[in-house]
Amino acid sequence: MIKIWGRTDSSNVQKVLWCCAELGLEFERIDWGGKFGGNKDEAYLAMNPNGLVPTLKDGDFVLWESNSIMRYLNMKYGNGRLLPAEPEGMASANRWMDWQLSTFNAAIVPLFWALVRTPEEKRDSQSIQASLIKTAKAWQIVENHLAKSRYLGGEEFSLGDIPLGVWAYRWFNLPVERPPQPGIVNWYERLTGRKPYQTHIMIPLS
Ligand SMILES: N[C@@H](CCC(=O)N[C@@H](CS)C(=O)NCC(=O)O)C(=O)O
Repeated sequence: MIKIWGRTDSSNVQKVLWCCAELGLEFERIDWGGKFGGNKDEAYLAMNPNGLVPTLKDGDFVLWESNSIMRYLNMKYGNGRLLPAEPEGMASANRWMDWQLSTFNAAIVPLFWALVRTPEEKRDSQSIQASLIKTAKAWQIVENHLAKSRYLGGEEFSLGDIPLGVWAYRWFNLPVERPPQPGIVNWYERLTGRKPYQTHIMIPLS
């Protein structure tokens, strides 16, 4: 049985849960990290030296890094079907996954934390505004791509949609003024039609 450590409101855990559901995989999930703690325990650090969630255990195999976990599950249990087979499509999907972790997160995470995980009286409106501008600019890069393509990895849904798809739900549910980005709205609406997205991503922000 696949075992996943991680709280359900973590964006990186959500990616893995969504991916499992797309692949029809059964798993056991343990509430971990955040208010549940446990992630600095010695035994946990032996599995994941970062002390972060998610961590996956499949038999004797332990893996951390959400995007790598998704690629592993897709390869091992999905026959690779959640990534385009041709090198260009595969590379494009992988690129959006990498870009979310390396670039996009730096813009949206401070905005999310300020508006969802910081008490109102402690919020700094100037830095919220600065994060909002940065985030809208980052989304514009996605918007320009979606003007030419139904999904991020091509015409079909793929792993390439999952990391940014998790954040799209958060973006559309934050109390902010969003610039008109119709390509993203249409893509997001397509994602909301997927059962795994409804189950694991469309939950109250916390
Ligand atoms: N690059 C890592 C980042 C993991 C990460 O930052 N996880 C956050 C939650 S989204 C975490 O563990 N925070 C500490 C906590 O939940 O206690 C991944 O993609 O898995």
